[in-house]
Amino acid sequence: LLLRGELRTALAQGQFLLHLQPKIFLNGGPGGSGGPMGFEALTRWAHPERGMIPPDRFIPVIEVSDLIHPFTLWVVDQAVACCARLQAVHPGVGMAVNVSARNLLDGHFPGQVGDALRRHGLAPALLELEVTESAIMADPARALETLHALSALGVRLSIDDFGTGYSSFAYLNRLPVNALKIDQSFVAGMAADTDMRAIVRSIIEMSHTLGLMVIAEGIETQETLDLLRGMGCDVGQGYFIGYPAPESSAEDWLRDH
Ligand code: G
Ligand code: G
Ligand code: NA
Repeated sequence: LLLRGELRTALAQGQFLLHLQPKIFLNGGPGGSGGPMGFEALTRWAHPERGMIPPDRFIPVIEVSDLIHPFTLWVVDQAVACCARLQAVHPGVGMAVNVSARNLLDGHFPGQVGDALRRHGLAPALLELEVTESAIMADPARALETLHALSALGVRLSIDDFGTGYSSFAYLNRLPVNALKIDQSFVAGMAADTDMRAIVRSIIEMSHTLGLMVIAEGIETQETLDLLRGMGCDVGQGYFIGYPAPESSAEDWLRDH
């Protein structure tokens, strides 16, 4: 049982840490195909007694409390600082952070993201914020306002877990987003299931028609990577490319790519 008080202490005492999972360009990109695009920051809780706790155990608890505000600001601050450091290893490398539904209802959030970018001297376009369709649908009018304010900063926005929600392409077209992340369940099923493959192909085609970049997550095999590359998918992420790992490993990965 996770107590809210314990999470508050964890934040105050610095018990959270970020692991970074790499993303590569599958088609084109500044350094050509295969080059690093950036990382997704995934939070872990290094609990003093219980060891490393994965995010699906504590994020849902944080999300229903007011802690979500200072928590996400901490993640953004750490991720932006880290991305600024990584520029020395690979100029232009980006960083993505997961944002929760309640962050999109907070009018202060865009200004605070802007402060973090200025504090660490990071170009806004190198920060990507991942939001789910359901986070937007919780209160579409207010979420849209926040997304527009974030977009005006120059931050990149992507729709996470795309395909699992209810949003139509017609609706997506009205959002100020730059990219779609195709949900892992579609990507995992691609190699064996021709229907799944057809779904992924049409998501990629429709996204490109709307001028959106497509990121495939959950790539676990060379075969899946090759299929996605052949379909024109822009960016790939998954265990086949790299596991989430600490910043020092991310630096090593960048030097090797
Ligand atoms: O790292 P892992 O694949 O176990 O992450 C599980 C889930 O937790 C993913 O859906 C991921 O988006 C989410 N998650 C990880 N870190 C964060 C975070 O800092 N903030 C939010 N809101 N979600 C996160
Ligand atoms: O979209 P979301 O933020 O939920 O996705 C991140 C989650 O997916 C994290 O828990 C991460 O560890 C996990 N993940 C990343 N790559 C892969 C993969 O190739 N296969 C599987 N099964 N999970 C992955
Ligand atoms: Na994500």
